[in-house]
Amino acid sequence: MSNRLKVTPNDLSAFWMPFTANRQFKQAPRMMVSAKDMHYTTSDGRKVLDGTAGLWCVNAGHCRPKITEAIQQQAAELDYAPAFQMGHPIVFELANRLVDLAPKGMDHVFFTNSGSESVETALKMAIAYHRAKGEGSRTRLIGRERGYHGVNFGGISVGGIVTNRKMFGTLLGGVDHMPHTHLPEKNSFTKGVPEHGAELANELERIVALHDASTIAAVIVEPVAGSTGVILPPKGYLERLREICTKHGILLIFDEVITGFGRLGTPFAADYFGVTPDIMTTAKGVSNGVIPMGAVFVKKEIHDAFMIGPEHMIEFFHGYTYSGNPIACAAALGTLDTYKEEGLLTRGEELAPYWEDALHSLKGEPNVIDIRNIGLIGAIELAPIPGSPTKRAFSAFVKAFERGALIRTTGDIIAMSPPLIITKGQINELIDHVREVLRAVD
Ligand code: PXG
Repeated sequence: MSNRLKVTPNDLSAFWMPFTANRQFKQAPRMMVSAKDMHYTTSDGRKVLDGTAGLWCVNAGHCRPKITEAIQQQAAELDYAPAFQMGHPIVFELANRLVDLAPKGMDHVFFTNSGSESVETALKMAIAYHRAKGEGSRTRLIGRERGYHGVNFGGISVGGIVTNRKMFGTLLGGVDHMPHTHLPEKNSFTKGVPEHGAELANELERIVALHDASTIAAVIVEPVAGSTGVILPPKGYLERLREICTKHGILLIFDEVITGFGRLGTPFAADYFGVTPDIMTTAKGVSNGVIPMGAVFVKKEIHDAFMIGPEHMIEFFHGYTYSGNPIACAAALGTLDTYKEEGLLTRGEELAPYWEDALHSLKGEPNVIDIRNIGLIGAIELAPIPGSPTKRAFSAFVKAFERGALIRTTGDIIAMSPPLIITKGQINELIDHVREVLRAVD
């Protein structure tokens, strides 16, 4: 460990931290200084079991040698090459490897640097696709309540989280939302995909009837909503959305930023549910969270619709300085190699029943009002303290960290999504930490 890492900085004021209670954090900082496989080490030398794969991204675990070496070599060989009108070999290699992994028919990939950028890219592609096909009136975008699609303007417009929207003006026009599918009165304590609620997909028909299909470009949903506390699609719901979109010529976008790269025990949620979208947004697990990277997958028909006009002309006026950055590509290739060698993209399937039983053993612990799970995702919903929503879950988060486990909370929901290398013993350890914490918090 370098000396720099051993020292806890004594002035924390300059860094305005993202999605953080800055004042609270800076009074009692929680600092990680190193990580290996399933554990972080804190600045006070404690080991913390990673129950969240960082922020749902470190799917192969921490500081994996293949990824580290790939980055080191690439940084010494080709650090950067212009992303526009120029190429470098490994970005093409990576695109081919990703397309081979993607659901059948998703033949092209566009690189970004984050989930938020993947979402903006997908929304712009959808609108531009219809225009390229002579249907320029299709500009409307449909999202869903409690959806999270990152933090840029398109993403918060189609997203459905009030705190992420209300401070930021009028957002994009021409956006509508379907209802979310969280039905605790019918589905609480369901193991896996819930029975009730597929009919909520028919709300899309109502929105189409209101605006007319000729004005709608795309529908975007997370197959499993992560950020708002793990909301699962009811049985048959995604199939129904697919049917309605196909019927009306509306593009279906799956935001797979969390579900992509093995989280459900299949490479993508599209594989898990057997429903193929037209566009799929990813980030996080594509590069194990190590170097920022996002990837948007598209069907051939969508890509090909842009390949018109004179050949010297740019076909899609969109892209980022760091689209397909060589070092990010190397990290992603190292990540894909690690996933392949260790069977990680399907390991969740094997572990899911064990994970499910362990999670649901928390039923009956103080204040637990629901438990939800799918693949290697789990959520425990707590009754809020009257008059102080979010406080109980946040105390649980802090106490878990002090005990040696990293969990996430959103509202009064604890969410967990461990690296896909977790062992059964570590699942027990994680759940035991949560059990003790639930017994200890007010
Ligand atoms: N779409 C989805 C579905 C996401 O979950 C984004 C887009 C945005 O990705 P970027 O890379 O721009 O952050 C996300 C991000 C949490 C949590 O604890 C979830 C995310 C990010 C940070 C925390 O639930 N999801």
